[in-house]
Amino acid sequence: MSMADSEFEAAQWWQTGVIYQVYPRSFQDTNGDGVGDLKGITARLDYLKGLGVDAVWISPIFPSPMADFGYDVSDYTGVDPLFGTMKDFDVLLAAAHAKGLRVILDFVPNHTSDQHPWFVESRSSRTNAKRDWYLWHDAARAGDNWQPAPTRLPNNWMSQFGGPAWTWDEGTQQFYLHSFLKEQPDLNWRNPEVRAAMYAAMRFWLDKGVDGFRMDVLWLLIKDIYFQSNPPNPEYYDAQHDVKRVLPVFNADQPETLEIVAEMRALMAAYRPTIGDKGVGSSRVLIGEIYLPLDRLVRYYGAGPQLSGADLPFNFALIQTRWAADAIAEVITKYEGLLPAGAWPNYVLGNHDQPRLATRIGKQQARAAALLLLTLRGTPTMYYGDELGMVDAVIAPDQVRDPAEKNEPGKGRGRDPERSPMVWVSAPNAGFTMPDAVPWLPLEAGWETENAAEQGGRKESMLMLYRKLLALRRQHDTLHAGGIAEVVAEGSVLRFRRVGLEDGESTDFQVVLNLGSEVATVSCAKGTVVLTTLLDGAGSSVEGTVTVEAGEGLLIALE
Ligand code: ISL
Ligand code: CA
Repeated sequence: MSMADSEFEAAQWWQTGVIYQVYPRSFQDTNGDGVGDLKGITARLDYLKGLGVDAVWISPIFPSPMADFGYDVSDYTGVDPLFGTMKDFDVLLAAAHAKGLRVILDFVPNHTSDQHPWFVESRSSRTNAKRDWYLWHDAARAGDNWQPAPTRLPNNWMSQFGGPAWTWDEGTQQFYLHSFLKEQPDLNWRNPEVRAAMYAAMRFWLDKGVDGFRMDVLWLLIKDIYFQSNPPNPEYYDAQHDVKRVLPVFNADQPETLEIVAEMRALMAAYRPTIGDKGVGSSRVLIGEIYLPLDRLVRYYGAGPQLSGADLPFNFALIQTRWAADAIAEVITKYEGLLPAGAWPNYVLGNHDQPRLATRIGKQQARAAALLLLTLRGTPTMYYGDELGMVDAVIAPDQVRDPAEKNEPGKGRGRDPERSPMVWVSAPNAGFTMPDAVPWLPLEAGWETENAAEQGGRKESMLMLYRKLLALRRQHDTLHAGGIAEVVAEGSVLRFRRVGLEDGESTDFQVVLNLGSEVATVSCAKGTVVLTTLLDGAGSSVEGTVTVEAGEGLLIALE
């Protein structure tokens, strides 16, 4: 056994594997109500297995009034009837595990629904035992110009979805804090009872055998104890979202947050793997949704030789960076340089909050993006439909569902376009739901001719590219566990090397990506093309130079 092989044995599934995000409302409907459900996911597990991913992260499935489509939880240990029953979940989990697929749940620790019994109690009186479970605050003191209390906000913190982060409660004459909708009151994570309740809910799902959590807005859990106002953002301009008016100095990324992440990590470390018995290190994965600059982000891995923090603090840099070779080379180099010892990198290319990849960078570049994501060092996270090159759906004004869009109409865009139903077949409703049902969001344009079934039968389709890439990544230790070197931008071309040992032989790969709009020729060491993103030139030898079309990428096995 080679060194790389033995390292591979020790590595966790969430390091060598690939994560696939399912937005459950939009994946597969089985009862004709136009909304995807758990039975639908179970029915599509073979598709995911065939695609070649390792884990499915499912956006929230818990009981919820759906003010923010599940990110407003009213019961952390149940399943919303819209998605099915607890039995349906158990069936899904068992079926996934039987196929060797892991299941990651989306946990929402920062806020509950305003309909959660905890909040109902909390707002019932100032002396209620759960009053302190949320963040209540008196109105600011009246100044010289007397104003009524409900208008005297405690500070200038803004909701991520527009407007102030405070809502006045008539009944108890105080404000409560909500970083998102007023239907999503923020919990008080300084209260030990809150922590205990949330940890109990985590244990409930871990005991059932879920393979990990993606923790929603992990960097927002703790707020300044004095509720100090944020400094104004000098770069704010009117077209921007309200939340950008101030800099998030006092209501985000507070040092105590890292203690909580460490507690979550410790809780999860006690659990054994659900499949296989490679019980080293953390077998249940803790992922953090964290929108922070890279230097702040990497702190969420935690400190010390055992890294006490999140296994994968989501790295959104590829989404936030200009799509250009120099910018991306810089991101990779910077990120790799910032990673603490022992930390495992990860990259995300799309999710339910961001415009679709193929819409952001175009269908042609989306092929290069697939090669980039699946050949970088670290765990890739894919968003459902990106493997088909799905684009943002066009949402007519009367089809808007996203509360973020409704709250701040016209300011930028809502998130409905990237949440449109998965397109499965060239049949009514693309096979997402029954032919006579009405999908909760409209389908993307072009689904009739491009969908999973159609692409599965077409040799050079995007789906075939993803399948091929996922298979190559699985097959080669170097690609899923090796190192990365020589990350270089040369004009519009980004290239890097993956380095490793396979069966005792050094097995290096060269990745060459043309992120520009014109054909380019760059130098390249001697090797054999393993894959081109156009799926046309595998097997040919290269030496000296290679030519890459716009949006094309090459994977070359070096000699
Ligand atoms: O969208 C953002 C960054 O581009 C942020 O404004 C936002 O904080 C982030 O997307 C948080 O998202 C998560 O929490 C929200 C929920 O609406 C999102 O769907 C979820 O991914 C509130 O729970
Ligand atoms: Ca349904």
